[in-house]
Amino acid sequence: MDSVDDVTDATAAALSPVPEPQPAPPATVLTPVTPVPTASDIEVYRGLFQSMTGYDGTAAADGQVPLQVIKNLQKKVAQFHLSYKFAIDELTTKIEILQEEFEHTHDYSPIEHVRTRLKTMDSIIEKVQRTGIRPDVDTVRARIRDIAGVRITCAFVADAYWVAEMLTRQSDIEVIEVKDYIARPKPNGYQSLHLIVTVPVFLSDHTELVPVEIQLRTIAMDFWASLEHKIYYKYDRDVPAGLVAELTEAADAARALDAKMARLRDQVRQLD
Ligand code: 0O2
Repeated sequence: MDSVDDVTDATAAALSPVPEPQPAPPATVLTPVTPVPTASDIEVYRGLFQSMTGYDGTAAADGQVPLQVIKNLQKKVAQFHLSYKFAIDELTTKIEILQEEFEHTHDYSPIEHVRTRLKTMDSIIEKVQRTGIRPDVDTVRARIRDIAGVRITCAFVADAYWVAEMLTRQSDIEVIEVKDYIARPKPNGYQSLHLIVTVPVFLSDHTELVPVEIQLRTIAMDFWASLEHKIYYKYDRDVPAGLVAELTEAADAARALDAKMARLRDQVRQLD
């Protein structure tokens, strides 16, 4: 609450004559928010730019990139993402079919939520730098296999494996890699079942086998992972030790909750 003095000051100010307009203070010089790219940033951008457009910047006498090349780049980036988007669409349809089938024929669905994401160009470039792969579009396609991502959240651990099995036994899905962070959690406590699969995308004149990363996890694992992800980026990947220890403890609690829920479900089933 305001003190009596504050009220008095405010009243005096309100009653005093309108002050003469003062000259504006000198403009503050703002520092640019966009970081200046490092040499390696420029190499990655240049490599991807050249491999996407076929344009060799060194050929330009004045160092200017023709407008047509820039327009072409926009188109190439959109095309680059398109097959990944189609692969996500195909997988999403498969998952929706399973969900709908379960709704109609069973009284329970193992799938709680589905989320999809396409890696942005910035995030692809960050991964090219982090992994040190060659910055050209063919290498990126071959080596970065999580450009298309689908995350499936299930109520129970057994459901995550069950859904993985239902998807991977479909004849057009090929499993390229399995990382089972549920059976072997990461040191920080992260748990999820990761699959890299390929999905055939039937285009007008050819078929592409597009890699997609599928992450399957329980609600408890998802809750933990989304908080940890936020903290990780908030601290720019350098999370204080105390917080890391607390997160690991929280991961143990999430694991214990999953185990308890599974036991409860078994008990309820025995009553049927
Ligand atoms: P985003 O924004 O979710 O896409 P790498 O992709 O290089 O980190 P790798 O071996 O290719 O590693 O893949 P891995 O280990 O299968 O993990 C890839 C994805 O799993 C990450 O993608 C995260 O989504 C998730 N993940 C892995 N480890 C952790 C973790 O410790 N905490 C959380 N919260 N998520 C994790 P991105 O591209 O890093 O992020």
